[in-house]
Amino acid sequence: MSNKCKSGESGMKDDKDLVVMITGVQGMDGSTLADIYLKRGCKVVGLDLWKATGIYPNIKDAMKHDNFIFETGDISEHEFMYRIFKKYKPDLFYNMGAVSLVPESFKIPGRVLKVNTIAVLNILEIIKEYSPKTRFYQASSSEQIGDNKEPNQNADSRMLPNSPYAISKMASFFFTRLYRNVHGLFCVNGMLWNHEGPRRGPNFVTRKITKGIARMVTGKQDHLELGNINTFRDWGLSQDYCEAMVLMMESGTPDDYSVSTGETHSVKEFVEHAFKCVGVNIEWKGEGTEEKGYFNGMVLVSINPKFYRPVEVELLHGDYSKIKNELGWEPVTKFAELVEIMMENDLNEECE
Ligand code: F7E
Repeated sequence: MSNKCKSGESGMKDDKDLVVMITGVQGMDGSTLADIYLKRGCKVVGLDLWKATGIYPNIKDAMKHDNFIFETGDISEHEFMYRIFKKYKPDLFYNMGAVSLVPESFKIPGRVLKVNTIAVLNILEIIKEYSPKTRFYQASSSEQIGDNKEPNQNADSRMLPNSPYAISKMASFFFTRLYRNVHGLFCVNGMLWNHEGPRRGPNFVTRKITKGIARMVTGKQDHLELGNINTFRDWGLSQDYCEAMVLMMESGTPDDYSVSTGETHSVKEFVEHAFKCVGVNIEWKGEGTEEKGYFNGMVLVSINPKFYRPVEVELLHGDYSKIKNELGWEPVTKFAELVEIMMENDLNEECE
């Protein structure tokens, strides 16, 4: 166990007095963090750009809770964030709000920089000037690794970002580190490799695959159309990774940590395993855009170049040894079980 996390040394208030602010609260990780803290009896203030409608499920339980407050607003508006800080005086601030779709970031790079970087800088300035005891968590990303194809990547690896998203996240990573080192604030970077789960949005590849297969099983869709299936990702479970974030924020000393499973698998392997969960063994034929996945002579997977990106991150493979050694965190759920959890959830949802 950690030398940074001994009980009584974390300097945290009791749970019932703790105010936790979470941006991007309707997303997969933001909503999971809200549930974790509400369960502990903390007050949770969730921020998002838009208000959930009845069909958006991630915060449906949180919304019913007396300790949950939902505020809408744009985190990149300085006045809004200043007012929010003054009103709630958060003890913990989790910055999960971002433009998070990598291909989208090529279309709106200015907006990406505003939301993913300038907003972070503004929040850090507000904390420095008006709320220096607030602990700040920045959702950093393995995308920052970009073109660096060496395995066992971590927060100290050379960053070669190759998308507006990755560049914006890298700048925020270094601002967060700077405000910790220069201004003495409690700021942590959780650099997270891809993490997924039943709350994942359907535009990300894992959920697109599991939801698509569940729809095929229930006769609502006839095949999957994907982009580059020969890229490799280190996929973990969102719930495990949110627990890592909480450990980072509640340890005695702020630092930067990499969170991953230490395994890497291709998108193609994800497709194969997801189909196996419903008793289908995919057979691949062809190459590049002509590659197809067959079962009993039927095409179940095809490639559509419209899902290709201007540039790809080919290999992500994380090293989580620092957080394991210092905070005692390890991933519970690895690749095969992750796919199975997502498939089971989507089959249940589509059969409802
Ligand atoms: O793509 C390939 C795609 O969109 C994974 C975000 O949370 O993790 C995520 O970023 C891979 C890529 O995630 C499709 O080209 C093939 O190689 O699920 P993704 P991502 O871009 O890795 C990082 C850590 C973040 O921080 C991000 O915010 O899958 N791929 N066919 C496809 N991807 C999508 N989306 N759709 C396809 O049809």
